[in-house]
Amino acid sequence: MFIVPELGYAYDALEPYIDVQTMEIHHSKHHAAYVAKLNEALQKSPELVSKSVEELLRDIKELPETLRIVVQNNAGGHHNHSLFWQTMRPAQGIKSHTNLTDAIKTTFGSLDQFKAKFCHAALGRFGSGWAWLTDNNGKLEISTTANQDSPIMEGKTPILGLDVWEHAYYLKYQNRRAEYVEAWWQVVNWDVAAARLQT
Ligand code: MN3
Repeated sequence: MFIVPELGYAYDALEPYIDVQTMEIHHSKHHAAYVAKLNEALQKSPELVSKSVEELLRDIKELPETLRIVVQNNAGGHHNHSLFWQTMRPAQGIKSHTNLTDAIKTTFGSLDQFKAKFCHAALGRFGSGWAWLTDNNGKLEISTTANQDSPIMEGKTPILGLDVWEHAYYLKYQNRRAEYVEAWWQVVNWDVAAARLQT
């Protein structure tokens, strides 16, 4: 049985960039619902319960048709949100220097150019989905996915992911997705993201 992981910080810890009410609903209701639906779906398929969420996503195309969409949506929702919580932290006002920021500068020219390109991708994702920085066989890439689809389904390792579903920002930012994306940089946990690049 999968469980909703602890945040590791309080619901109000990302204020004022991400508000306490959004954090509480997002974690305790939205994420919890993905986990509950994933567990429910897997109960009918005992051969799958020993698999990790990463394995479920990596091998998604091998699942029977009747299970595939529900697992894709809810395993994706579980993995995407777990990563999202881990790669945020209370704003520190410090620009971290890590192996990841070095790799970003090599690939995208500068951290600012990377942020601009990532923001452009996040704003260009129509409807609900995610914007990603991924490691695609050693190459850093910016991409987006629809709904709760995971880059793992495409063989990529997600390094940073930004939830651009309206439930992630609407209470505070309403239709102003660009302001939300801009604010999010303040709470990115670069150290955790950098550790993901090494693995
Ligand atoms: Mn969400």
